[in-house]
Amino acid sequence: MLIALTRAVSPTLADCELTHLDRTPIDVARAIEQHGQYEATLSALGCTMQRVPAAPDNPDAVFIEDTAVVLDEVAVITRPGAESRRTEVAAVADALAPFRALVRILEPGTLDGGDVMLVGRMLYVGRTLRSNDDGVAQLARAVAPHGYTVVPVEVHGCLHLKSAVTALDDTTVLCNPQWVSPESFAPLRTLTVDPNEPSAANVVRVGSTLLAADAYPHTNALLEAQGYAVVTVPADELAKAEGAVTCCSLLVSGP
Ligand code: CIR
Repeated sequence: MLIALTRAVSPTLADCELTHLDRTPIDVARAIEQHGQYEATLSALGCTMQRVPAAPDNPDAVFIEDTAVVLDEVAVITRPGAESRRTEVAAVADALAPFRALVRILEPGTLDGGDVMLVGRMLYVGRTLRSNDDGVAQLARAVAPHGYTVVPVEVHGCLHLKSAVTALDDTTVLCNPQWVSPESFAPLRTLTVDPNEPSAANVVRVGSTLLAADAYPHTNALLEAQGYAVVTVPADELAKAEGAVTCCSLLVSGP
């Protein structure tokens, strides 16, 4: 069983944090519609959907991925790098408590879940404006007893590590080499995004299917040519808030 935690798009989404994007008008109704399609797609792929109570005063609450790192053995509740997002974590911790033992990242550590990529027993962690050395060290201490190795990775030009790279399976990653060095992931096999689709590296792995944004047809075709099953969703309105497809869920594997 795979549970997908999601959280409603807040009416305040237009007040979201932005780092590498200029602020452009966001049609919240359209973002809600796209988020609904995203949830319906996860459900169609076999996920059991569970919504964390809405947080209308947190503009970025829909990007639930940043609030926790969920492993089979433990869930690490983050301390998001953006101060405006720190009040998002309490309700997510409550939702995860029935499923996992919880460990928390504490001040002065900061960590965003979008910076953490799991491949096998390796956790690659982006060193970004959102995740600091203390946060990465706390994560490493929390997961070491469970046999995970944390590998810090330099990221340049994008918000999170997973803006630049995501895992397609346990041996392959998809990355934008402008934002992260493919060598960081050796000996994993590396596929690269179409050069005209810099944000296309962010895909959600659901079983053997990849959920990707429909804005990146060339990269998605490349994935299909490599034998991956790809389903696409519209996500361009959420992308105006600097969010991508992984950001909108936390996947929790069950018994
Ligand atoms: C933020 O800047 O925190 C939000 N506007 C976007 C977060 C996207 N999350 C992610 O990539 N994991």
